[in-house]
Amino acid sequence: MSLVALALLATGPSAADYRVRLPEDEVIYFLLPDRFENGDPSNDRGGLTGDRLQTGFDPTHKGFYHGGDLTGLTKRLDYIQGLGATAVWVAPIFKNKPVQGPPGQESAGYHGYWITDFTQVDPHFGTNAEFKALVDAVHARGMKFYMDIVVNHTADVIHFAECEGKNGCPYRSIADYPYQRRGGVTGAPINFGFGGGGDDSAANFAKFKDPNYAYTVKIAPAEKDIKRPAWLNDPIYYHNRGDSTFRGESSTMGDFVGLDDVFTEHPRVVQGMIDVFSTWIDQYGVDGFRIDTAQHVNPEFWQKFVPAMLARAKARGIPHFHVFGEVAMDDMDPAHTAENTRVDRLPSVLDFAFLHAVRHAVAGEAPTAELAKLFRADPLYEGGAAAALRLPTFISNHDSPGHLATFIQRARPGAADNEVLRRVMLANAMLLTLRGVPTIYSGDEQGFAGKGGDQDARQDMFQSQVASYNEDKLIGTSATTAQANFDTNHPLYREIAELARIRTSHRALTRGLQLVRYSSDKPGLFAISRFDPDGGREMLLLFNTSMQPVEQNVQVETRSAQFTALAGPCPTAAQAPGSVRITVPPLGYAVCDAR
Ligand SMILES: [Ca+2]
Ligand SMILES: [Ca+2]
Ligand SMILES: [Ca+2]
Repeated sequence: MSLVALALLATGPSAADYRVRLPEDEVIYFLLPDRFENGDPSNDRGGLTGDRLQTGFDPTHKGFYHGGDLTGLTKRLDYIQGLGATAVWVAPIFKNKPVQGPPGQESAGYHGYWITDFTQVDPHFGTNAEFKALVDAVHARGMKFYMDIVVNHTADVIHFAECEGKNGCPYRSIADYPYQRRGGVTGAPINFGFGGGGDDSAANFAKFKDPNYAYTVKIAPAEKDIKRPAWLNDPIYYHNRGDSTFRGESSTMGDFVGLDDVFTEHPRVVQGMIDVFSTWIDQYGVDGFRIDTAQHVNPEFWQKFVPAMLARAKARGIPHFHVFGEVAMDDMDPAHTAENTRVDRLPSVLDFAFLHAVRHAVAGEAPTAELAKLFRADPLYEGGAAAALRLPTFISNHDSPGHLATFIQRARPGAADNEVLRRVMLANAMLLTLRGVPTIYSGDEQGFAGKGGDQDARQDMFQSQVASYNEDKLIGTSATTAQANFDTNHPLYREIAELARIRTSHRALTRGLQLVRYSSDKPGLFAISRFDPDGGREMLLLFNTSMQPVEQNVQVETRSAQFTALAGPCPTAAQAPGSVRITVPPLGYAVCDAR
């Protein structure tokens, strides 16, 4: 290691060097601005007047805006950096349709995924100038800023005459409703000569003029111009085939619960989206994009869009722009997520397989072999195991029915609070020492749990007025969400901060490839080594997922003679070349630095 590198480790990341760090060097903190901190009560209603169905604001209801904003987030950067995070991923900040949904089932765009204006910050969150101040403040601390972007859909503005007054609108396939007929195979000829989306030439799409093949498009007069850029108001740039079943053709062409699914095969759309998001890179110098609903967009779109973003970032002086897609899934299936790195050519994806493997392992529902199985699949990713180092890993997120603690409580009914806390801590240790980019979901570090729906996993960090949130027993504290939770002494905050410090000061833990040393067909020991890419120095990681202590021999490199415990109980020396005797307490872990 050079003296310069030593100096950097001693002082932490400086404002000057964040651009040279690789994606795998980061620890990411993810938050929803509406739920994080309210720095400006004057913007709580987004400049709108009326009741919550007009303004979207109701801090007592989990499905409406609560008042959090970019100014509030900017004021809390000490708290985020103190946790050891080096990057922040903020849920979409673009202007949303404030309220949508059928009568009686309305909710608000507080989460940011119902965009109408891709060029402007939502007035509930602040202004474009406040966004610039936030990104600049993040950069001034040597941290990175990742935007959350959506290409797949816009807000629900387009409706279909055939589904008026109905709840939902069934998907109508190309086979039943081809582009060249209106309303089915026996309908009137339209779009003469259009070959479909498979041919993305301008000449082919020039023949595509009528959006009413599957349904009859209806847009309320008051909403016909609400989208920006203006081209997004033309219904020809949407699939208009009804609601996705998330299977087959509808996965990429269906509406995500009514959200207008963009015709991403269209060359005008490809260029339009490249223009929109290039502008955010150019104007704000952001360091990466998390891409929402990435698997619901055709691969050819990403094959053009991603290289354009990387080139734009490079030209802006951002050589390691990180792009990671959301490819959500309900099981531990790395083949599913890896496919999007190979076919779609997404540089990285959120590691949902890691979520499921760790969740089941720390809850005692899966053997430690589940973790070995997860990492055995790393060569499936485009770029192999080295690419797996860049997958953002996580143990909780905003779309799950609760934070990790909720899953542990359900898997282990009646478990003492302290046991739940230790299982969560074990998961944090896996998250912060294993391969991938640790991504901490806001509230995990304060012991948030949740009652079981995605809105229940979006608790306020500032003082909440939502009764169902405030009833929740938090892990590791007597506090509730009825008060603000920015407690830097919370045991989970302190644990994460310590592990993050260990991680970012050891290259074996950020850039090191892994070798599984031990797993079995039941809960118990999971042992794995990671290796510093410069010189191969070994870091031995030990996790005990069982309620019994483990004591056994574990193989190490023959050159690994002495060990320093960075966390937990480590052997001090090998008992013979290539073997150490380890003991790990129930639900314990250890990080052992070899020399
Ligand atoms: Ca506010
Ligand atoms: Ca719609
Ligand atoms: Ca789509």
